[in-house]
Amino acid sequence: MKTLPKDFLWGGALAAHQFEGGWDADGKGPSVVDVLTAGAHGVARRITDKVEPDEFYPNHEAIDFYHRYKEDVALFAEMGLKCLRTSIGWSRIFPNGDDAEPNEAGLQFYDDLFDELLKHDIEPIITLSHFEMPLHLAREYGGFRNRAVVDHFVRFAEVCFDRYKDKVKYWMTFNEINNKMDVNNPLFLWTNSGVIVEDGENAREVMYQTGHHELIASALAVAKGKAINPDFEIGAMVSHVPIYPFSSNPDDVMLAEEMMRQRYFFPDVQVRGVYPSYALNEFEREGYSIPFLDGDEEILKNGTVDYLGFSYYMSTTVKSDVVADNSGDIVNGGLPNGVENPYIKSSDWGWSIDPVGLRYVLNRLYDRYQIPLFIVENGFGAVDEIVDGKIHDAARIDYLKAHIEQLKQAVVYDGVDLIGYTPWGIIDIVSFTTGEMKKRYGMIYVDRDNEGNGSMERMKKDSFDWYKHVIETNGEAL
Ligand code: BGP
Repeated sequence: MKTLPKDFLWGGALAAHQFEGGWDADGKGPSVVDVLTAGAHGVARRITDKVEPDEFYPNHEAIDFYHRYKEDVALFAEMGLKCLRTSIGWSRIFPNGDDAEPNEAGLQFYDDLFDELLKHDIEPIITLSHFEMPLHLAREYGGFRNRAVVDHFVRFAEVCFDRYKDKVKYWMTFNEINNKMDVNNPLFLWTNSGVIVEDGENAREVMYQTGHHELIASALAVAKGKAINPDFEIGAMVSHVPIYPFSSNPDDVMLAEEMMRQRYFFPDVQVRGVYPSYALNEFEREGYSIPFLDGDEEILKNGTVDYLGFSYYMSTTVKSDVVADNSGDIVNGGLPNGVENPYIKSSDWGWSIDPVGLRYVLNRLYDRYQIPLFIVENGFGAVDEIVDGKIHDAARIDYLKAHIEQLKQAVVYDGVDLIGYTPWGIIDIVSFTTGEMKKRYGMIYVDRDNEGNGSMERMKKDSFDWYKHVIETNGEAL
């Protein structure tokens, strides 16, 4: 019976700003996420101008990994992780983004972290920009509106590639570069690109202009990385939420097809090295001015990625005769024609639970791009209760088990080339969209609440030993 490859990379996924804390430690500068207030379920996070003294910023201390990393890495090792995905905090390395020299204390932190991981045979999988642009680049340069920020990102990438060339093999340029296609939610353009749409601007045009600079930055970084170490595997990273047609009504089918372009646009360019015709036609039809410079086509062609990393949490559904609100309500996945899918349930935060959808997108993405894929985020955010000193997170185990069963089908039955699987939030961390600790993903509990109270003590949930056994058996025992 065919099984997953013996070198399948079982791991866990995190992001610097959501768990490190130490937001201003040892020379680190503020990033665009350090000025995001706490939100809550249904209450959006606010983007503040600067760090307001009377505001609570959940990412400032997060779960204090910055000071506790040896303890946590030991727990990851006990779980048997083969790899750990996390990001390098851009403003820990370049506090303002345009500093003459990098911050040595920041570089040393990641040297120490990677050494600790490698000591336990855990391979670092590194995202360069996971919503952590230095605030100065956003405020003073206008973020990726400004082509000068391309050069600052590429310099950051080069410093990291060169410093860690013997410790890190797998890299990704931008986390969920395609989030900003949902222009209804200002959080995405701000955290992706350090950009806020001004009154009177066309949000979609601003998104594409910004996106062009990021695509150039990604392609230049890939070329630089491969020059530093040809063995690097450098990937794109996108949020991939499939959009199903509500019915076999051809109008529903075509609407879903057309809306999937918002999921495919960025990876189309990063994998193929050219802009797709549906986008070029939109630019012409809508009169968007995209800041192409001479030589950009060449840059994109020479900077295509080696693999496609993606996050998968849920699926969404659209119906052609529904003109829904543009509230960005997560129930309809933030889609204007979004409707509930009557065949699947949802989490407490309204994220649909669709394991078969994972097998579906693995096939769609592999057929489209024919390069290795990497599931670098998948998980179940839920409220966890401590009962008699234990945390029986059965719903999380059920969610992960069902999704692993489907990824195994995609590999073993459908022939998809899948590098690995790193469930999101392997330890409880700050939720990105809501700023909450209450929305827990981890297999390790952290005693900290939405208001920042708690001992920070770590505690294994039932899912800790369950996942440890999954890894030991290479996915055979679920
Ligand atoms: C993705 C981000 C992650 C993570 C995840 C879960 O968009 O790449 O940073 O946060 O979403 O979302 P949340 O934390 O809001 O539940």
